[in-house]
Amino acid sequence: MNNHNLFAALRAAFPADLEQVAIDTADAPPGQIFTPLRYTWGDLERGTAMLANLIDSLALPPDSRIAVQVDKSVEALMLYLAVLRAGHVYLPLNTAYQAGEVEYFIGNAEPAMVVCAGRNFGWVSRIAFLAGTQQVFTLDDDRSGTLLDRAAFQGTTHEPAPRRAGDLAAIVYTSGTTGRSKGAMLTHGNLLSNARALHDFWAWQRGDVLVHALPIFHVHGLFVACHGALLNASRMIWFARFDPRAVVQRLGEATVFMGVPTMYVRMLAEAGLTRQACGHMRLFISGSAPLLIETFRRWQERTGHTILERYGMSETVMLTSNPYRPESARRGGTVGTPLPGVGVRVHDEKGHALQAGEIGGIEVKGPNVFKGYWRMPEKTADEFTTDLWFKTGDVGRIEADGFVTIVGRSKDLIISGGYNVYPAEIESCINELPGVAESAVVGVPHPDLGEVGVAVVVARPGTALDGAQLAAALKSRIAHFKVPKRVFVAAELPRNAMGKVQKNLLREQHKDLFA
Ligand code: MCA
Ligand code: AMP
Repeated sequence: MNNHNLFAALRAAFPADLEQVAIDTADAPPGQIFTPLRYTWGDLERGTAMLANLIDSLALPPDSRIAVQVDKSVEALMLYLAVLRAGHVYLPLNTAYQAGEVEYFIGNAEPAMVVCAGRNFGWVSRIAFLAGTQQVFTLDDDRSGTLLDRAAFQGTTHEPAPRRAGDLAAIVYTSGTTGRSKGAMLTHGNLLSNARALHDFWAWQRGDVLVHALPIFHVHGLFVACHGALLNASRMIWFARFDPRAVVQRLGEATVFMGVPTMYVRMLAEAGLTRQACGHMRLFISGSAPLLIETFRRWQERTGHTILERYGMSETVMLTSNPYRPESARRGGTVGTPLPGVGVRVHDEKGHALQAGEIGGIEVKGPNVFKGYWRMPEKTADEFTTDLWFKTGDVGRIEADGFVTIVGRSKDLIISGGYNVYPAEIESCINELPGVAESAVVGVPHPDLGEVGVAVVVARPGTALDGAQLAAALKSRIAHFKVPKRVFVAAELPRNAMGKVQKNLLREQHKDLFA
């Protein structure tokens, strides 16, 4: 039987000379002096083997979830690869998530092993042990922590665990428009088929060097960027944090950059971003949020490069992409055409197919589409059509020549700097605060983050509320990027005749707040 373990495919792509540099670190952990580190392919091979051997030594049940909430480091990437190698299921968690959020993910996924930052060990281990997790390790971004202490004693060779294409490789939590987050189950086959499709479509080539400045707890930075470089045996210039000036300075030795639109906006504010600085670059890719046509054009003028915009989801990895060649065929404001093997169609609310150019719900199919939501068969069934196309919740149109344009979302979702914020989750959190009767959260345009959340809150009779205090209270409960950038207190929420809150009126009212 062929081993469909994704790690085996990535490992097979390593260069023959394992002493070549695989990853260069480009910044220091906060408060520490910057000492650039170079990791060879041999280091990745041995490091992932040692970590996989450690995981094997724990004798976890098959298909164990391994939840990881750690700062970005090369060792954290090795841990991801080691989980694949050992045949278990990787569960990445945003470092911004706070105790209440982590408690939900751990309770829902029941991981056999949890890895957290040393500073969080107290509260994370309490949550994990209460949920029945036996193994809790720490990993910090300065190469310390109990995980590496234990792995240091392990052997440096390891045979990747046999996996079938349909076996789970990762669970990525994505919030829902109602209720709590859902764990999207991605298989080895989902991830590998997508990585291979992107490798060909974006014409990854010998000598490519990727500037990696995205977080590695979401699909964009972990799968699209890392798999791309690894599958091409390409060196990565590794930024633990996105610093626009530092990134621009390193473009001279790179060929590929992937970022969310906010990163492009911030790099445009750097005087060092010139044609010369980008002279060696081959490809700038944007995704996770809509790229404004203004950013697309300004980038073209400043650098001479046309950003390639693509579209994807946690549940599907990448779906569409603008063409690689010719560069002039990349159309700003569109997300390009379906990737090879991916089906994209647009249907109306009754499920009827729409004609080219007509606007409706975007539905997708392909080897990249996830297996379903973890332990939520009903939610999974709701999100698929009867002929098994996945309903993305994005609204758009497909032109006669196959180009897809996203014009909106049927899901109530705010995308802020590439992070998803679900108003329903924030509203229920606000409604639990003392003195709050009800609330509504809407997205409004923001020059840096694209879109940000704004809350309108109604107080209980006889209670006085203060917007800034409410925002401060939210900061102790939820990830800070989810906290509305402004909180207004109002006498009432606008409602239609059916009693439904008219969020469009609130959006209109606050649309120029950050103009
Ligand atoms: C940081 N803050 C934010 C955001 N980022 N607020 C709203 N939206 C954000 N995106 C807040 C912090 O909570 C903090 O608030 C303050 O801003 C400064 O934080 P800092 O860490 O300094 O922010 P930053 O380093 O400037 O981060 C901005 C960023 C980051 C680099 C643009 O947001 C980022 O890396 N975004 C990429 C997200 C991503 O990878 N998405 C891919 C998802 P306070 O001071 O109150 O604490 S995968 C996906 O979407 C699909 C599959 C796809 O198609 O790719
Ligand atoms: P996530 O839940 O983080 O996987 O976010 C997926 C969502 O991000 C998609 O359903 C889209 O709404 C949005 N998205 C990703 N890429 C793009 C893009 N290029 N343009 C517009 N929206 C995008």
